Amino acid sequence: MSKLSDAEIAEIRDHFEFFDRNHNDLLEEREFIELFKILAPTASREMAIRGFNTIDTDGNGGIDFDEFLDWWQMNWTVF
Ligand SMILES: [Ca+2]
Ligand SMILES: [Ca+2]
Repeated sequence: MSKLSDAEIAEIRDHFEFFDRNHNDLLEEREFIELFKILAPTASREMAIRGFNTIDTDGNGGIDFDEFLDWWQMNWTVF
């Protein structure tokens, strides 16, 4: 896994904040489904939910920025 520069992290942070519609610093399931629809327009809702559960590694029902960053560095390969 390559180390990200501050600029790259800032860019990823922008994406995260864009999809965090209610600005609580967590992507909830429905926010993540919106993001997933853009990344993978042909994917099913079930896939999005499975992905969400995989990325939410601490299982608190939301993807925080650390979890999002880990996923981003894996090039969205959990699916
Ligand atoms: Ca949110
Ligand atoms: Ca979480």
